[in-house]
Amino acid sequence: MKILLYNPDNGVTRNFMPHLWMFLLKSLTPPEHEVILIDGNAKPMNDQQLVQFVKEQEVGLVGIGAMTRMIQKAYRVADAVRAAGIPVVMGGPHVTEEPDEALGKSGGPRHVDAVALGEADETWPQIVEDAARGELKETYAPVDVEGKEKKPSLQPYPVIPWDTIDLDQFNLVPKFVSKLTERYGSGVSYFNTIPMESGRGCPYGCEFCTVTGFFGDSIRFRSNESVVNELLLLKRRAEKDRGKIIIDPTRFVADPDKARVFPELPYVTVRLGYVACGHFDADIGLANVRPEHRAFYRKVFLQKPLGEPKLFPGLIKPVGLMAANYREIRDRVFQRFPFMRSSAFERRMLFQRAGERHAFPREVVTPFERASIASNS
Ligand code: B12
Ligand code: SF4
Repeated sequence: MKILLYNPDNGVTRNFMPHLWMFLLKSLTPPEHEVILIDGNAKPMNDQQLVQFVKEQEVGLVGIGAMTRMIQKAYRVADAVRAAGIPVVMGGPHVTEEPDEALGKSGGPRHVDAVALGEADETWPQIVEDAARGELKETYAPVDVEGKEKKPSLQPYPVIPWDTIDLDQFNLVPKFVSKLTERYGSGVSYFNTIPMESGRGCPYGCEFCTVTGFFGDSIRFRSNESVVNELLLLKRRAEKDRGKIIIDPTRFVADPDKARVFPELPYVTVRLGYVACGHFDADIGLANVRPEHRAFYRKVFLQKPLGEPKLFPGLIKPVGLMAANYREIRDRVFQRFPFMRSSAFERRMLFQRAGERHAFPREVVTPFERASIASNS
């Protein structure tokens, strides 16, 4: 069976980032089914165009995920798809809160065949199998054998094949610009952002937010290994697409009392990011810093400001972005601050995962290697 996972646009703003749920559910779909992803923000389609697409592709199930602000559009699309005889299942924060609205049980029309309540990681394969047999149930809830609500543990976490997934529709560079930069070289012709999660849940329960109610009041984490492996997969994709690797070693947290007692602390906290630049062979090192810290980043990392510091919502001090071309300045930094050196051994111990021996062909061994704080192996 072919499945379309569709994320509607809200018709007002254009979301710059694809939604994670569709990539996640695609990875959790039993392999005998084919999954097509369409994000209305990236690929705008009206209801008729979408219905035509679904018919042409002989899609057997349409899954729609929506936040409250795009629910009207989501229901409209669902109505059009169902009118063409194709079943629709909806999930996400809005229908979890208002399943009766989607199922037409609160006085309004019915918009969906089935609703997936809450986190669908474990219910999705069942939904797909039921749809393939033509036996969709109205509601799917993540519950244990005793019928009690059950949250997925996130350990293990599915592998999203970022290295092979088709991301063309999410390219943020307009087509005519891509064509020009491809023809005349140098400029950026392809740019997209990828969402990643490291955990779910929040203990704070702010009144206006659905996260605690939806994901629970304690945080469930993925394993460090699975997060790092996903980052490395993204890195491989970036390398394949000739993308740039950008590392930001900014330290946001500092204890003024401790900083007075240990003046070397700021240097130690930024070193890890610099070692990461070495291991991942970064193109650019970034730092988003307060105006009074600019001199430090200029002195230590030879970074240059990219603009004037600004006050951003939620911050109490203005910050400004600084950057340096890592490979160009690396050796000068090592000369002036030898403790920023690291050995291949230290870098591997910090960042390399098991079975990844040859993942970094561009790893550079500098003349300073031997003088590092950890032994060479
Ligand atoms: C990252 C994020 C953003 C990012 C990027 C959005 C993106 N493309 O991913 C940005 C910053 C752009 C953003 C913007 C907004 N966001 Co936002 N965002 C999030 C955040 C933090 C993570 C989303 C995520 O990936 N979660 C992890 C995935 C795995 O969970 P999930 O999406 O819920 O999917 C699971 C289930 O819901 C279900 N599911 C979801 N869809 C479907 C579909 C089907 C068919 C099925 C079967 C199952 C299913 O299965 C998935 C796996 O379990 C959430 C909060 C949160 N922690 O979820 C808020 C959240 C989604 N955002 C929210 C809001 C309000 C907004 C804004 C409207 C804020 C604003 N006022 O501008 C804008 C809207 C932007 C737009 N144009 O659409 C609300 C939505 C609440 C609601 N009632 O709908 C949330 C829940 C946070 C909150 N405050 O409550 N957001
Ligand atoms: S806004 Fe939501 S996610 Fe953020 S702290 Fe409050 S409850 Fe937690």
